[in-house]
Amino acid sequence: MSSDALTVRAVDARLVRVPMRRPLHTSADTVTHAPLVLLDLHTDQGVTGRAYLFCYREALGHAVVGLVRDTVPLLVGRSAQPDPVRRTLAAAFRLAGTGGTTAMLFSGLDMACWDALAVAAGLPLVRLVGAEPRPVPAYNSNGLGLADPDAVAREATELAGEGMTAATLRLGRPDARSDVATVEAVRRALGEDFDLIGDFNQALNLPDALERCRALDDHGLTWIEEPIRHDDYAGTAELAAVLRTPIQIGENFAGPRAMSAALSARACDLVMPDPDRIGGITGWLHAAALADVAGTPMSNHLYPEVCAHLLAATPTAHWLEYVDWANPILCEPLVPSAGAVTPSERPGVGIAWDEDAVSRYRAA
Ligand code: SMN
Ligand code: MG
Repeated sequence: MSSDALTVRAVDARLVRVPMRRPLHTSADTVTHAPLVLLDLHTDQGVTGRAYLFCYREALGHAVVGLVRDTVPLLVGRSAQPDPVRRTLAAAFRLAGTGGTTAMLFSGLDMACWDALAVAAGLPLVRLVGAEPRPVPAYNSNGLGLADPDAVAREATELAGEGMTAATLRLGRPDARSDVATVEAVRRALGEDFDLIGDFNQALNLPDALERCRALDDHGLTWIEEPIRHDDYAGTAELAAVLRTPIQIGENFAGPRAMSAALSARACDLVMPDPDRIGGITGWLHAAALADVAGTPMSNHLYPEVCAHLLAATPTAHWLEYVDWANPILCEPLVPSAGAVTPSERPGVGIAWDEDAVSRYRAA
């Protein structure tokens, strides 16, 4: 534990391509290997802050590695506190803009800075941000892609056997009836006590969404996620107004301002920001305050290791989305127990790289 202010000595960025135990087959894209950028922010005080970024496509992973290498010289020798780092980056990217891949750069470095702060303080992140570790209910988000209904029901049964009591199903098949048949097949296999979510990944236009979501409205889904374009707040507000099933959006909120606009437009019943788009841990904390003021339940998108800490500190915490995609490269993977996840008690976020696995999966 040290009271010295942390200063940046170096930042390493490495891309790994980690095979997924259950590939992700959504209405938008299929992902079989998780392209993860691993960030190590080294400080002059000997503390290292770590974070990873899930980059969706390998080419974006290469882009993020390039962006990190480009910006490190701006940070070296300066404060490693999240706020000055963000200000430096914001100035450097004022002309280029700060969305998309650049938002991932900002968010990843923010997460690494917070990890360093918590490690230096000798506290798990959850305690550094003022809360106590506690279990948060978790749903499985591995697999369960756009396969035929019986195959999805078989996979859901396997996942239930691993101790999960809730899961998300990817929806948005060309034929609307197969989506309904899939929900029915999984219900038959797992019963009424298993919580089911349906995620369209923005596959529909508004008229189709009204029809398809009405057809699912009696199936007791915990929520329907991103039925239409993520930023069509008027459209999702219309869906939220007519459906009994809650409408969930948020993985595409580009910073807390986007979430604020969605809440003002009553665009959704529930929110689920992604740390790599909302602005890392700083952005999450701001978003959590907005959700609290609006009284809107807040879940996460991806990054279960970080979000186990953050949801424990979120006033309107709802569900934790659990994926195991980083497990193969982590020394101590986060494992749900009795349908819930509890944050690591180690200082920081509690992530360290299994270097043998990193060498095996290294892409850049
Ligand atoms: C999702 C889609 C693509 C990559 C990761 C996750 C999905 C989710 O929308 O909500 O889990
Ligand atoms: Mg989603």
